[in-house]
Amino acid sequence: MPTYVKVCALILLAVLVALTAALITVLADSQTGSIVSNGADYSLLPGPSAAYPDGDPKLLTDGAHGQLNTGASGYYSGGAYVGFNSSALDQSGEITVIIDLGKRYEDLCAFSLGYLNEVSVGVFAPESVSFSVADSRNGDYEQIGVLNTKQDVAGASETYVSTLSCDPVAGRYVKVSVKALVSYTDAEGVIRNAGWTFLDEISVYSASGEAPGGAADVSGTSEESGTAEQSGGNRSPKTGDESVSYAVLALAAVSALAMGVALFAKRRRGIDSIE
Ligand SMILES: [Ca+2]
Repeated sequence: MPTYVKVCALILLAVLVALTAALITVLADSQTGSIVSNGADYSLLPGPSAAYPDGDPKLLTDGAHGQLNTGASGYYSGGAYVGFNSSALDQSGEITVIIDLGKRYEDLCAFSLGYLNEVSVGVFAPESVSFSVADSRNGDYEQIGVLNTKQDVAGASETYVSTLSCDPVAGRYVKVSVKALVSYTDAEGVIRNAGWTFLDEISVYSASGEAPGGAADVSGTSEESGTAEQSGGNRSPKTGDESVSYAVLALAAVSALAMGVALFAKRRRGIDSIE
């Protein structure tokens, strides 16, 4: 194979690798953007149980998720969760978190809640979570959507992250309304009280925002997701179609370039043989 063909092939390979890397980045960004809530201050109503209090820095925006302890004590005892006892909640079972992002963002595009389902020790995943945004703490909150966070009350211990994606929405304050599972019906049909709700992280994503504290560690968690449309909100879900179109165009351009090089090589070979 002539040297110039090898060089062209190497260049093409490099272009393909770069394009693939760019495509992966674009697709990842199109789904969630950057976390802008790390280190953000928030209020909790009601406050957590004295036995499983919030930390310093605050646990729900420290970027860390609960991990399974290597001992026999499971997830709940690792100190990564803020715990709420159902006896401290009113009948609605609602826990309200209001996060101050520190400034108004124009393109909030996803919201997530991390929570635990460790039924063996009386910790139950919440029933649902609703995300709303506003420009001022006591302003009119626009509801973005609601996610069903129910998990199997007889299931194995697992920690979860549920994410709601939406078209960009503006705001500085994010209200997260968690509806705890106050009671449930067991396999024998007996209604039982659900003891605890454990939360470990809330993340707010901006399509273009810089992440002030780096990306969250979500290793070891189960990912669940939804869109504002699926969950009854009034915003249409993000599909990433635009990114895919760019990727198709880029791949088409590379293919055309490759065909051009191949044709050029073929012609040169023809010329070489005539010579
Ligand atoms: Ca955390």
